Amino acid sequence: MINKSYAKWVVPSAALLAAGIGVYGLSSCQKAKAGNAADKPLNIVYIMTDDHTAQMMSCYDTRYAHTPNLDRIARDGVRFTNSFVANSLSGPSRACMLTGKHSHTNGFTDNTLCEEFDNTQPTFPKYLQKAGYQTAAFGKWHLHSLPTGFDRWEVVPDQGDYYNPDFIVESGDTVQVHGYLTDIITDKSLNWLENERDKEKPFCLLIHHKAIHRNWMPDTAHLALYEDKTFPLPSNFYDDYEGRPAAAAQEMSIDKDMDLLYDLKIYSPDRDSRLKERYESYVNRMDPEQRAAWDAFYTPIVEEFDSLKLTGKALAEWKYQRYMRDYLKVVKSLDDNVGRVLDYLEKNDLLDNTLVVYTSDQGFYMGEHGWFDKRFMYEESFHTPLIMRLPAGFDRRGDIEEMVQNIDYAPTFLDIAGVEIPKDIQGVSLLPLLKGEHPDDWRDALYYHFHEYPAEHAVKRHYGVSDLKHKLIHFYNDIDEWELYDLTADPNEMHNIYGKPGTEEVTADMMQKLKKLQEQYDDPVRHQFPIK
Ligand code: SGN
Ligand code: CA
Repeated sequence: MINKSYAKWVVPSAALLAAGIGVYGLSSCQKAKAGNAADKPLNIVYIMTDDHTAQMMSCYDTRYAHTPNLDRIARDGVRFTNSFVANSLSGPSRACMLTGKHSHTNGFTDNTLCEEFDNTQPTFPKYLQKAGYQTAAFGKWHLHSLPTGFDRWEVVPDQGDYYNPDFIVESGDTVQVHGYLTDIITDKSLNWLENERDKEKPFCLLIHHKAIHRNWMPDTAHLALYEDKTFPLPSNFYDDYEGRPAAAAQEMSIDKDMDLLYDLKIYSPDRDSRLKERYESYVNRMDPEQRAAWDAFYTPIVEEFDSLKLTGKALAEWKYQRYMRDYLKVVKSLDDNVGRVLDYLEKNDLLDNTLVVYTSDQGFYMGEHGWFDKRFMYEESFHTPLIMRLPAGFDRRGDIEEMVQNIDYAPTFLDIAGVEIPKDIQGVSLLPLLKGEHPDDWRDALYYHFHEYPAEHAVKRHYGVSDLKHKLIHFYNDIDEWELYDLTADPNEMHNIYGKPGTEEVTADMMQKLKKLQEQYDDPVRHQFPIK
């Protein structure tokens, strides 16, 4: 069946050709020799997940998760400890990564836009394709318009479904596939590597998962995991948001906003929830076997919950434990499937010649400030995990501490492929860092701008700057509030010191850093709130 709403977005190949992007030709692949023992152009496997935060990866944080396959990537390569996004939300983050440009420049500022991502603009897959790379993308896309710049793609509509998901295929048709989404995206990716690509050419493969997006539906095979674990509450779980009116106004609290039925699967047909129909539509996708396993697991939990009659803090903490467990079960599928990809590359002698990147579209709150979701420029969601397994000849190992941002991925991939980086790309190549260099002129501050408001979770518009020591944020639109944090003294960002005596000098310094970055990136918001 043709999905009409998507069919209209299929871009004719002539339009692609007319997109006017730089052509460097196959010969540029020959330049991709830096650190490459095999002396062949390097391949790129770019794995991205959704809402996977560094706290939930054992290579970053050993308190909660066990992710041996992700840890393999970090062990055989590097772990970025200061990796950030430019706008902590799925569609915008993806647009930043594809273009190497901030949201106001690439035009895709928020998920709720009626306008789709302008898929005629230059992106790194288009540049790589023109340079002779085979390009493919499987999984979550979330840019409203269809992928361009790929020899092969299959993407899920909007957020996608965990069970028996639909895929939009290149003809514009929608095809349902039986199984669990994380497995299926990997199957399609491995099938492309093994059976579909032109093995004479270098490749760039995007494996982009829906996992671990809300509502955290685990594979039935993993339902029993983590049930014997009780997780420690973050120290600021009961944050009162004093001195931070924008933080107080959000609607992403585990206690108040996390839905028992939809998020935590406390379902019975007569239980009320705004999101009940949505939940029913998800479980109704399951086949009888999947549904039986699901019900067999969650029904006793529902019964236990009903018998406990929890209120107040006991209820909030019970919700937190269930959230943590479901999230980690979904992580398990992800880690297993990353292992399948690494095994395939290893068995087929591709590891030495391939850069494997693992990241997420942003970080996420796991109870810090009492929250789930993301959006804020506060540390947990401003950060995003970034680990890379390096090809032969790249000897750098361990941590890279320089400040990096998701606008840097596009120029990095072009640089790795020996493709000239267009001048209008705002990110910078990470290749020097991968080679072990510490450039003196590396950026000393990062710019952030979140646009999606009014919207779900009620996080107000804000922009800001961080230099790792301090962070300055301005919340605007229906509010006009500045926040300043001393990240060394107050890493959990509980004390807004903006306007406090003694902060004049650091405030002036951070204002100048903000002004400089807004000018450098040409963000029009600076005309609305000029800094002297
Ligand atoms: C959905 C979720 C939100 C989430 C956004 C954006 N609600 O709308 O909780 O913040 O996606 O997430 S849900 O009821 O549909 O689950 S993003 O990662 O895609 O940007
Ligand atoms: Ca996301």
